[in-house]
Amino acid sequence: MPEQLSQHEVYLGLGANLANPVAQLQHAIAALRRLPQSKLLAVSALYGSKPMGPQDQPDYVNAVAKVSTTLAPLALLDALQQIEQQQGRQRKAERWGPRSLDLDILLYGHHTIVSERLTVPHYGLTQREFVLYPLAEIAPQLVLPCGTPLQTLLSRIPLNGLEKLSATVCE
Ligand code: A4P
Ligand code: MG
Repeated sequence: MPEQLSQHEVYLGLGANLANPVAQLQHAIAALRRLPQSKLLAVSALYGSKPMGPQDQPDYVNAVAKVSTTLAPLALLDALQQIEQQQGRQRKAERWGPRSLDLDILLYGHHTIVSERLTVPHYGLTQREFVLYPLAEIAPQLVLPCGTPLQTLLSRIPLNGLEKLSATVCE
């Protein structure tokens, strides 16, 4: 695990498809501005996306945020899960089922982390249009810890109905 007090650039994936998803993401972004030991550096537009997984659920709203933090990875995960709980997240048994708010750690600097509670880079990062396109909006030149440029991944992943929404991230 990386050292606790050094500064790390972290990319977070935000997703919601229940209980007014646009407002969920706007509130989550406001909460990210208040994260301890951290500074919110950038936020993508909000994107509408088709559900990955079970299709009998509403479309999602997704976004990606960039944060600079001295929080250690598990402390960051705890803080993100607290935000999910505050916004009414209920964990259900169904895989990839609907949710009021999901916050994923996509990248934590260039670190690779494999532990019981945390896998970074996030396992779905390279295959999900609703992660890759918002990420490219705020970090077009990004290169993943494995050495693959983000642009190479993007060229392989179709939009699959992904669309930028006119709603802004401001509350
Ligand atoms: N965990 C491990 N690694 C991480 C990480 N990098 N970031 C652990 C965050 N958490 C991580 O997560 C389950 C456990 O994963 C956590 O307790 C943490 O210790 P969860 O949020 O409770 O469950 P989940 O999100 O339902 O599971 P999973 O498999 O991570 O689902 P995904 O991959 O997040 O997918 N369709 C669209 N269009 N847009 C979406 O955003 N999201 C999902 C959920 C399904 N379909 C979607 C979308
Ligand atoms: Mg999650």
